[in-house]
Amino acid sequence: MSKHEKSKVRAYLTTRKVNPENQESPIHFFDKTTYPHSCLFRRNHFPYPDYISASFVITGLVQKPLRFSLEQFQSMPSKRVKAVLECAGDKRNLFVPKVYGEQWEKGAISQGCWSGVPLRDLLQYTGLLKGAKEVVFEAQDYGKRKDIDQTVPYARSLPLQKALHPDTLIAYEYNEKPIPFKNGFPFRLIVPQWYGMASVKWIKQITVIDKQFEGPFQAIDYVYYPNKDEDTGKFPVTLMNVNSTIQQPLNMDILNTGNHMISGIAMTGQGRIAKVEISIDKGKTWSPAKLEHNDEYAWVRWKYLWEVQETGEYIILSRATDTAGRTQPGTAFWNRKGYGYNAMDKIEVKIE
Ligand SMILES: Nc1nc2c(c(=O)[nH]1)N[C@H]1C(S)=C(S)[C@@H](COP(=O)(O)O)O[C@H]1N2
Ligand SMILES: [Mo]
Repeated sequence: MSKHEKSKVRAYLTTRKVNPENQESPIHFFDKTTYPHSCLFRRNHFPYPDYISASFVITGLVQKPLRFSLEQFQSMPSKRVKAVLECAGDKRNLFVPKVYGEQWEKGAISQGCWSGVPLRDLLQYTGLLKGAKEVVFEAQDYGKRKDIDQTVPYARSLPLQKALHPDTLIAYEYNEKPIPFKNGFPFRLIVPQWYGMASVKWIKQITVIDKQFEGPFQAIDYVYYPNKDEDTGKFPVTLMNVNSTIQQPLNMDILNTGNHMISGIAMTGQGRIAKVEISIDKGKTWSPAKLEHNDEYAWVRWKYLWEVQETGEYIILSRATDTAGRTQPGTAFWNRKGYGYNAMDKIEVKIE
């Protein structure tokens, strides 16, 4: 292979479904902190919208309803956040017992820099009326939900407090370029620290309301149901759990004796990552991994040098702890729809 040809070797997405399109990112092959456009995971509930409006309106309990266009946005003060976007269903295929739903492995996650105008600034232009409680984001994609026998758009709300957080953005750029169509062009919400379902793509309308939003992507989906056959004890999916993923080596790799760099990422929806520990003896002993950058909202890259002399089969575990004091459990919290899987990550390797 010539040098030129070699430079073209690329990582690809892994297809879970074609329509609506659901694809995983090549999570094991990134040592950078931002993904190129082509490698962002894609998670859709409906076919892509066939007509995209280049503006959206803010209405409801506001003093002055306003429409915003891309042109206006470009002349407004913007902010950039580097944030991890993780689907609440990431790693769903690891739940025991198994749960229904897209069988995501470890790649329903990506990271990059989103630029946009804080929603708070826009709500300052429109003003808020008394009684404002939640902000609803309605998207341009829609379809039929069989469970409620209704055609609905993708829509979700945020409590006012999170909507007014200075880092909750109406983004219009990803890595300094217009947002790729499949990831929400021209406008998408970015809600750092929350699982991906909150970051509504293709925003069409923003409505301030005085009660709890009850759309199906909020009242039925993205709810933790701890029991298989009844809804008791349910609660909404919001903040990301503390989590980590071993990127290298790969699960079931065959390696030589000697030195191996075990590397990966860790993230949390609360505070920052405080430490990542590695075990190569099935969890009996743990050693700290070395952390790289540790920006709020972004994942932390970590590394651990493993010196292995003895041949045999090994189980490697990674376990992250955040500054809020949360640590990855040995077994994830089972819930019927399979959200928030965050058991310590585990791979097996053989040393020959
Ligand atoms: N309009 C719209 N926004 C959406 C969705 C969707 O189906 N439609 N899926 C949500 C979910 S569940 C996730 S995990 C993220 C995925 O974003 P991505 O496709 O850009 O990776 O978008 C969220 N926003
Ligand atoms: Mo998701």
